[in-house]
Amino acid sequence: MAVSTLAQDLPTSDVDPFSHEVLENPIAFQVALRDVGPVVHLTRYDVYAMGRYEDVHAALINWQAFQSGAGVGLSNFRYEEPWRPPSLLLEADPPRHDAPRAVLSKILGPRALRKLRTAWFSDAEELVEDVVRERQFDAAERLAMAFPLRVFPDAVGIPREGRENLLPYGDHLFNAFGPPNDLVEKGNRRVADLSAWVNAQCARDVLADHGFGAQIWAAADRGDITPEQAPLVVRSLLSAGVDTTVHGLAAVLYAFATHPEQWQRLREEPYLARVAFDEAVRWESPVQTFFRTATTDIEVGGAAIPDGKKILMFLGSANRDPRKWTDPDAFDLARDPSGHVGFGMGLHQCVGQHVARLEAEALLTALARRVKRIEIAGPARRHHNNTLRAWESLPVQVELT
Ligand code: OVV
Repeated sequence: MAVSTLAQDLPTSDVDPFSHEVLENPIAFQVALRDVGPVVHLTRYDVYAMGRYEDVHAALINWQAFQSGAGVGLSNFRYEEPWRPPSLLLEADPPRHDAPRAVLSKILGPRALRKLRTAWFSDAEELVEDVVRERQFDAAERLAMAFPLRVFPDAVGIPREGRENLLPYGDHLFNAFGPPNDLVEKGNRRVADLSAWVNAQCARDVLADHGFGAQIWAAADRGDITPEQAPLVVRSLLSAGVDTTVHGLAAVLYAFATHPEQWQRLREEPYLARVAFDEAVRWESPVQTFFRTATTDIEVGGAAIPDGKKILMFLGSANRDPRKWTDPDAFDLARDPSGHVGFGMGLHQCVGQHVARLEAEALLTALARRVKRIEIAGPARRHHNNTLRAWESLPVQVELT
């Protein structure tokens, strides 16, 4: 790829996208990022930022130039020791990435998940019935957190003991993709204990028969992956499978609580539950950012990105780019949200997305059946994380059918 522009011609910014101010509300920062150009040099971290859909999409599908193997956080594994052994999926490139990916995508694929559908739909109905009876409750805690914790660890096949570690582990992991700021500092105090617990759950003899975890070990028996790889693939499930779905569900619940006409539409056409979830993933983008690393000198829109530099892709910004989306800030079930990059794009695109959609469909279907109106009933509070757009608290009030 030719380099046609000197790096000093690049727009620069000294804004810290991981500051509490931006994490609280990143929208204004994203507008500025997109408007200033396809690539902006963030001087504070010496990284190259992209916020437009076209450029983020192009980077995501170009794994040859934008590698994941040097880490998808700020830390560059070319020069720095990773804080945990790198993920065989997230933090790997072809060809090493491909066998673990193929194994997991079969285990988490739509066909395999059909077996879970009935049980998860009745779990959702039970949970919804218990919670909505109270009329006023915290939807972040009682639904968005409670439902994935009720179904997912059982599906993986981990024991009950210690499950309270799952969310704090994920929260720290997603913070650790960002700079070593106060959020990471706070997590560092518990990281040794949390990691030890998570790693212990990946052992074959700890995992229940027939769960996702056991199926990963069965793939090692068949020789599809090595026995050394199996525990790390299980770790990916426990790393990426809980916080992401929790915040995705919180996003769709917040969207409906603030868009009563859309809730009305879902109640009339409950088959829209899946579209609604994807629209919420586009609109809120629970995973806001990931990095890549330049494997060579790269030219993007006339800007030069030198070999070895980190590129910060703003998925949330791409998902609200008016160059791509009509009325991007509207949460609208009439829209076709497909093509959003909230699950990524290309060969790393979320391997658990069918699991997430099934959880969302189960929960939204149960709610749509039982709840006529849902509205915000107190101050909604954000949870700050270097990667995740999240809710700490979503007080709501419901009117039942
Ligand atoms: C997508 C994602 C997020 C966090 C962790 C992992 C994957 C993993 O593979 O460990």
